[in-house]
Amino acid sequence: MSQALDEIKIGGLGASRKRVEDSRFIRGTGNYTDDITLPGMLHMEILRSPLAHARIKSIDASRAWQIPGVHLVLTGEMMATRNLAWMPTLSYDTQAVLATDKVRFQGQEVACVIADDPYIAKDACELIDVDYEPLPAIVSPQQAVAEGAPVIRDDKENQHDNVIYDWEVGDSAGTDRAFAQADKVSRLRLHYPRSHPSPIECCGSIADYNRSTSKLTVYMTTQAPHIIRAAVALVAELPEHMIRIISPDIGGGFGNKVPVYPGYVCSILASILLERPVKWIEDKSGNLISTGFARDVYLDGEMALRSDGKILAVRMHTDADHGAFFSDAQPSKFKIGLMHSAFAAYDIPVAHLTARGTYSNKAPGGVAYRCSFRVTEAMFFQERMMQAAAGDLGMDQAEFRRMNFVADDQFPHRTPFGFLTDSGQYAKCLDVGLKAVGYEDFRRQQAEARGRGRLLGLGISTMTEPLGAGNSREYDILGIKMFDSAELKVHMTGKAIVRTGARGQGQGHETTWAQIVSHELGIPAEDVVVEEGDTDTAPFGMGTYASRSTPVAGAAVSMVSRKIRAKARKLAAHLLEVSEEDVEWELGRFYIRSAPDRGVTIQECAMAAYSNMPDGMEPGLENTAYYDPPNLTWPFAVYIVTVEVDPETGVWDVLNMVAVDDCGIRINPMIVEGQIMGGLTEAYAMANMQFITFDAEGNCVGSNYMDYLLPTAWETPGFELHSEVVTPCPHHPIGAKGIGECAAVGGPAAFVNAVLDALHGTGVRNIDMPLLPDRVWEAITYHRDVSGAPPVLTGDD
Ligand code: MCN
Ligand code: CUM
Repeated sequence: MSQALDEIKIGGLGASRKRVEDSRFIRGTGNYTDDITLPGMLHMEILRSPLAHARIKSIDASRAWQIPGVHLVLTGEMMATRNLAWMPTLSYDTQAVLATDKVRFQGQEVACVIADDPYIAKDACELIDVDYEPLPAIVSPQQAVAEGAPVIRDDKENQHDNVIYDWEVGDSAGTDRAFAQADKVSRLRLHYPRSHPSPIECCGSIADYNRSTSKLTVYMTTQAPHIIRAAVALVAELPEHMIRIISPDIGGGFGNKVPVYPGYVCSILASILLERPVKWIEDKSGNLISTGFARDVYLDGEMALRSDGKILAVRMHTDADHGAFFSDAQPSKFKIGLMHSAFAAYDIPVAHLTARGTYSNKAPGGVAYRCSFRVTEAMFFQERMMQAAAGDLGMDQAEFRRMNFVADDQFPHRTPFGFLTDSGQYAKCLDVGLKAVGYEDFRRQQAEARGRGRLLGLGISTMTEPLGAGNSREYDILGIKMFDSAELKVHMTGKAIVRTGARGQGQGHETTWAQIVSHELGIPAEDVVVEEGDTDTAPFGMGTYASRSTPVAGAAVSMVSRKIRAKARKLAAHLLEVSEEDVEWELGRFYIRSAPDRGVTIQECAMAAYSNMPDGMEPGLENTAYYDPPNLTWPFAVYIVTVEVDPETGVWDVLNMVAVDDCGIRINPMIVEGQIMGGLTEAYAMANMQFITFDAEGNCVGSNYMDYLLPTAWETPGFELHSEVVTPCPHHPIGAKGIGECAAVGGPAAFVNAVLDALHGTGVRNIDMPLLPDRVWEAITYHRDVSGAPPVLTGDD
């Protein structure tokens, strides 16, 4: 206990240390890509396609070239001469950098102008004449596979239709057998609408090629700088040691800054051609219309049930709309990400999932917005299905979940799709949530209110998320194995710097990695500086997404600290003139076992590493650790929402929301709570207001914040967070599991389930997100399901 208290004092594990990065952010002294100005820097703007699908007959840029201040106009044709008109995606597909043959989505990059300032560049873009021959647009997976559908990717030799893959996982025959024995089969079909991470900062880059040193430095908004370095080396055929990617402060990523975008590539080529720094900063509609979409899937499935409520099997099918290029950033083996993490928390003997991915005339999508590769869709379907099945059985929602949960003593547990979960206390989390929301009491109030015509509802959602890819046996991106790294240098005065291969975008890494060092070495957290994002200084790593930083890079910070401690122990033995075996460790200090008063601090050991090391010992106190996790980490959460729905207008208000998150040991409880609140806010936005849709011509509705709504503090309900359930991760060095995405993953179903619970008895089984008032009203008034994306109203409506 006293060690724990000492540790809180120095800002170690469990301390709610204030975020050190915030002191610069809230003073306005952060250093974002757009804050950087280099001598002689030029500016790039992108001309985007107004049409969703059209053949390019000609591009005439002569008028743009004539504008004073224009230095370069890049077109697909010019890119092609350097073999850069197309680039490989992270999913073994190709993506147009600048269009040559056709445009395939509205907003696609067609040309770039590089000029003295961004305004000249923008004006010049408007003088580029592109002659388009419009083609019919495809905006859904159903249209993509319809007879006679135009082939979107006619650039690909063996592509004769719009299907990207047909993929399956699980046990098809076993699932059929289980369904044959079911007392009841429950079915559900739903749509998870296309959404966008929409970080405050858009994407951008400054490429700076120096002819005299042959060095290319790129400042850019990327969550994974080392992956970008490798991509640039391979795609542009530049020597890797001459490429330096620096990811400065990032104004939110949420997955938007994982992929490689054409703007990055064009700014790099422009800088090489012009031998001057070239800056590209995307504007808001460019960001919303062309980068990093998420979701856009239809999910279909059925559950085989025994009459007592036991789940016997699950069958799932998903139709995923990937847009014009299959550019998902996800582990290579899995075509539909980790969608098959569905139902991992439930003890279900057998399951089968089929997935079909199709092209459409929409921006390339499938980045997993705040989601470990499609887990959001998986958990949404899972928890909507659980609610539907409980309803079909006439069972209590909570009881149905509880009886099917994997029990605490069943770990390690093989999920129906083959993952191995290793720890959790699912029923306990549910109990804490039910108690907090006052379950029995609410059910009574609900019945009573109903008698007076008021509609109250309660929705439950649970989630368990596979976080922390690798291990490297199973997880790779384009063949690069997934692991991560940390480097720790302890200076002679006992101050230290830690660098990792991750790259925070607001998650607080500068605060929490120091806390891990503090926990392992007893060095006060304020004496440890954290640096990430510069490929010339940080050790190789796969970056930050899929909440993998704590599970992998954070573990590496622990492991490298332990290597440092092992060396410090030798130094301590030398200083204390005893053998190493006689030396004991307590937080921040080695002492002699038989004489505990005689000891040396970690700081004294650090000084000795530079001034008084034993004969033959290599000087210095520095090391690096690469960490390949044995398994994913499996956090668990229960989210419970209560709502009141106004039957006259369809407007619904959140009365209460309770979140019980078990992410194992919390490094910084305050940061964890911040992550949960942020995720719940995004979940609320998905359920309540957000969607991007397309009209029949493929025009994107949602390319500005009038159409794509972000919740403000005004709309966002309050959240009651619970942290009393802690199941340490059995294989992580400090027992931590990831948390960054959990609430965004598990949250949406809780809201939707709550609204549908309020409509119980009307026969309404599903309303697809977002639950806009008119859709809820339609369901109440006509007693019918409301499916698909909201229709696009045109001028004629
Ligand atoms: N943490 C902790 N104890 C734990 C787990 C985590 O104290 N048991 C702390 C970590 O040390 C870290 C933070 O919580 O400071 C999040 O950790 P982790 O769960 O490891 O997630 P990552 O750092 O890998 O962050 C990625 C995750 C993802 S994938 C998205 S998307 C998302 C998210 O983080 N994007 C964000 N949260 C975000 N928060 C902000 N402010 N901005 C974004 O862009
Ligand atoms: Cu999945 S969005 Mo986050 O993984 O960067």
